[in-house]
Parts: sequence; structure tokens; C-alpha cells
Amino acid sequence: MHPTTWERTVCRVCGAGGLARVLSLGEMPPANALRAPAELTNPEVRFPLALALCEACGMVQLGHVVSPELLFRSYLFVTSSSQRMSEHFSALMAAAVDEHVPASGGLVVEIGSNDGTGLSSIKRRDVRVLGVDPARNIAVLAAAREVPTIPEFFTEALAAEIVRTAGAASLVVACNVLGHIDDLHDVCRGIRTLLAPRGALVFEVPYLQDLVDLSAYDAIYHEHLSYFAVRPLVKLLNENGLRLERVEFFPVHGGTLRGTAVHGRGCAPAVEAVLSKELETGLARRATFDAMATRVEDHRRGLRTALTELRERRIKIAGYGAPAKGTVVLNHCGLGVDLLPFVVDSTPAKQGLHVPGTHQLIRPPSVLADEKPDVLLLLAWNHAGEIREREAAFLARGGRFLLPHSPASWCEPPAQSASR
Ligand code: DWN
Ligand code: ZN
Repeated sequence: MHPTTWERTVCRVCGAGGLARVLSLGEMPPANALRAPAELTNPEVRFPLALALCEACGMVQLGHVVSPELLFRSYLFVTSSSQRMSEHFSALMAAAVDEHVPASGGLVVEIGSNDGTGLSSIKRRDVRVLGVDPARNIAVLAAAREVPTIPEFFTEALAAEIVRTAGAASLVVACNVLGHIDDLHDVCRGIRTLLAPRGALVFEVPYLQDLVDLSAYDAIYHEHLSYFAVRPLVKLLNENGLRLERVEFFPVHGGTLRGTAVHGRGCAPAVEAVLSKELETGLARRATFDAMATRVEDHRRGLRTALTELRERRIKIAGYGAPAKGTVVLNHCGLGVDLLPFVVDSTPAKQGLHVPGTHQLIRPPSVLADEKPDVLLLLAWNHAGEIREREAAFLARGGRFLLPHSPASWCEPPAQSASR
């Protein structure tokens, strides 16, 4: 039996104690614990959600760990829900295979391979692919794409087993997964074990500097245990025999850092330049997060006021997307069904369920044609471009999207109901 939650009092990168609590979002249900209608009256679990800063190494992290068994064994988010993200991962895979997998072929292992979107894109090439993902329901989707997937958590022990049965990997890919793992040293040792001598790790993580700059507090939830800056990343990789060779930045998911690491120590000079920039911007300072906490509070008040005004003006509003980040915004701002009656999401497995804590019913986007909301709160704001294209009919009849956490770019609500 696994405990449901535990507290971590030392830094998950450098082991220092005395972590400084820098931003608290109170108690929050797990962001992806969508609720079936029959469960709505049952008591709902909530766990503390607060950022802590290790002033020794600059690592920003959660102090409370919710059991990964509870969070990840059955999972609703599928990578293929976004066409743009599917293209992003296909491009990543193609470039990484060209650069790191020998022409004679090799093994590519993806940690957190989800529904196999990334690996299936390189299946036609002369490579063997293997996914690792603990979500058993999603491994089934990967199997349908003919991506062999080990439905387990990636650990050093599993890495040794893969080497024994399939050989070392030319390429290990880990996108949006390092931040989800409590024991970062174990996972890095596992990657080192798995990588062939000239192999490479290509990973993506949301970049802390972007999270701070956008005040994107909705990226903070129990699944995300770590919020990476480059400085602690270099330390973590180095301590486990990996050298950070390259960092690149992409405007996806609100700001993503892509790193390439190889066997070795230290980091490339271009990475040093990013480290200096982080020092300049004070990314590892308490004051940075105190200022962000103030902005988050302003946002909370601003969004509640905006939605209350819309309701008073009888302007019809709904939410677009039921992403994990949406659960955070709705719960932190206290936006119940009185202010936001329902949300829509294109993921079939989410439809018919309710948002944790605030209980909006998740409906398919097709209902918008009948419901005719005037304003859609864009909870999946990171997919704005794709969603605007998909919802051209909503925009054409005068509908407006409201962005949840940048008050300056909120759209002006329409002067009168577009549904009339
Ligand atoms: O790290 C994580 C990231 C990368 O993905 C996870 N822990 C979980 C997940 O976070 P999320 O749930 O906030 O991800 P998304 O990609 O922002 O979720 C978007 C949601 O919006 C999905 O439920 C699908 C939906 N959607 C839609 O309804 N129509 C998305 C698109 C593009 C659309 O057109
Ligand atoms: Zn530390």
C-alpha cells in the first residue's frame, strides 16, 4: 500500500534543508482527477500546493508529493489532443534521430511516451522504438499505434532491465516528464545507464523563467514537482555523469526549454551564457516569487471581478478546455458553476466528467453551436492559435476569448449578447 501524500523537506536536487516557501495556492484537488457525475457528492481529496525555493541551488519545487500511483496510473491527457503539439514532437523526434541515431539504426527510448504520438512519427525510419509510461490506459492507445510501451515508471532499475533485454539507447527522449518525478537522481542515473557511449538525451521541460514572466501559476499543480531553471539542471545532470550540451527555447506550453545532454560533465559555453542571464534576472531569488505571488493575487481578484461583471450583464460564458491548468485557475479563483456554467474539451475521455473542485461539466466543443456563448474563458490558452482556428465559427459570430492570466490582454467583452 502506497501512502497518498508525503512531505519532502530537503531539495530534490542538492539535498539542502530549509526550503523557503515562496508561493502558496492553498489546498487543491489533483488537477487531472476529473469526477464522474455519480461521484460528485462524495468528499473530494485536496492536498497542499505550494512552491518552495532551495536557496542553495536555485531549484524551485513542491514540498508535498502526491503518490505517483494516484496521479499517473490512469491518465486522461493525451498528447495527440493537439495537432500543433503532435507536429512539435514529430519535428523533435525527426531532428534528434538525424543527429544522434547512427545510419545503421539504433534504439530510441521515450520516457513518458503517453499515447505514442512522438515515437510513432519515427517508426518508418530505421530505428527501434520503445516507450515507457506508467498510465496503463494510455499504453493501450500507444499499442494501437504499434508503439511497444512498458507500462511502468522509469527508474534506474528499469533502465538496467531495458539495456539487458534491448541494448543501450542511441537516443533517450523525455518531454514534460522530468518535472513529474520525485527522485530526479534515480531517473538521471537511469538515463546514464541506458545511454550508449555516444548516445544523447533530448528533453523538454517548462522553463521557470517563462513561468515567472507570464505569472503562469496554473502550471503549478501536484503532477509538477519541479520547475526548472538551467542552473539546478546543470547540477543535477553533472552529479549523474551527464553534460548539458545545448539548450533551446520554444514558445510551446507557455515557454519550453529543450536540453540535449550527453555522457560527461559540465556544460557548453552557450549554456553558461544562459546561467549568467538567470543570475541577472534573479530567477533564484525569493523576491522574484514574492512579486509573482502579488501578481497572482491581483489576477485572482481581476478574473473573479471580470466574470462577475459578465454574469451581471447577462453575457453568456463558458470555458474552453479542461486542461490540468484549468483546474488550477478555476479552483484558485473560486470560479464555480455560478460564474462559469460548463467547459468544453475535445478529449473524448474527459467528456461527461466534471472539473475537480469546481464541478463544471465537460462537454464536447460541438455544443457551442447550440449553446452560443458570447465569451469563452480560454483555459487551454497555450493552444490559442489552434483553438481559434478550430472555433472560427464562434469568432465569426462575434464570440470572444478571454485569456485567464494576463489581465492586460483580456479581450473586451462584447457590448451586447452575441447570441441575441
Ligand atoms: O505536463 C503536462 C502537460 C505537458 O500536459 C501534464 N502534466 C498534463 C498536460 O497539461 P494540461 O492538461 O494543462 O495540457 P494541455 O495541453 O494544455 O491540455 C489542453 C486541453 O485542451 C486538452 O484536454 C485538450 C483540450 N483541447 C481542446 O479541447 N481543443 C486542446 C486543443 C488543442 C483543442 O483544439
Ligand atoms: Zn537545492
